[in-house]
Amino acid sequence: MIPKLIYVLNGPNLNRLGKREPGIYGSQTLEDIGASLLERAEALGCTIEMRQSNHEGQLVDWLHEAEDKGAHAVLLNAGAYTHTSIALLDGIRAISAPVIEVHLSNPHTREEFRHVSRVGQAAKGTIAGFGANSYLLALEAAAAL
Ligand code: DHK
Repeated sequence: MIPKLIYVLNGPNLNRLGKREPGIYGSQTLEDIGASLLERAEALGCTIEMRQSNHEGQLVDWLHEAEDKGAHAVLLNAGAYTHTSIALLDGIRAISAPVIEVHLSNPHTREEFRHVSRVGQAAKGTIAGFGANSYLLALEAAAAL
C-alpha cells in the first residue's frame, strides 16, 4: 500500500520550542516532536514531511507544495499567524487537501487576541491544548481521513 503523505507545517517561533515559555509550550523541541511523529506515522502507514518557517509567505508556498505533491492532509501550527493571516486562510482554501489546525496550548484560555483563528475558519478541524501530544492526535485524525 502507498503510504499517505502528511505535511506538518510549523510557523513562527516554533523553532524555539523547548526553550520558549516552557510553562506554556512544554519542554519538547520541534525535533523531539518530529521524532515522535515519525514513529507514529510509520505505525499508521504514513510518511511525514515536516517543515518550520518564521515567514508567512513560505508557509503559503508549502501549502501549495503539499497539494502539488498529492498530500493526504496537512497539519498546520501557524503560530501567531493563526490569528492574523488572511494569506494562510486563503492558502488553505486554495488547496483541496484537508488542513488540521494544531496548537500545543489552548488559545481560548489565553489572551483575547488568540481567541480568533483565521486558520480555523478554513481548517477541517482543530486540535489544541494537549502539548506535544496535539501533533500526535492530529496525525491520528489525518490518517483516519
Ligand atoms: C503557538 C504560537 O506560537 C502562538 O502564537 C499561538 C500556538 C498558539 C500553540 O499553542 O501551539 O497563539
